[in-house]
Amino acid sequence: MRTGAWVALALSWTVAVAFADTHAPQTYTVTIENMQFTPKTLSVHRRDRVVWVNKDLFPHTATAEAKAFDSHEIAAGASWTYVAGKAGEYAYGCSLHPTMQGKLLVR
Ligand SMILES: [Cu+2]
Repeated sequence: MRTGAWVALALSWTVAVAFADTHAPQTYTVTIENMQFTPKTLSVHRRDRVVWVNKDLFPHTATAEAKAFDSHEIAAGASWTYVAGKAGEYAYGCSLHPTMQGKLLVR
């Protein structure tokens, strides 16, 4: 093989490794049903999408402490998408029903 071909091969391998190392954004779903968030604790990476789907017959919210994120009211049958930003632990709840609690971990 000529030098040029070796360089091209080495370059393509380097690029492949670089891409494999990059976390491709994922989409996760939190179901809201029977006044509960499921899963109750969700761990994601930055730039992942989290979709809260309200399967109850009345509105809920997904509101983080200190309003790090806030869906406002998610109507019955509707959903709300959030793209995870800063890494951290975010306890959140429904501002309409204080017993509803969840946690989002962003790595
Ligand atoms: Cu609620």
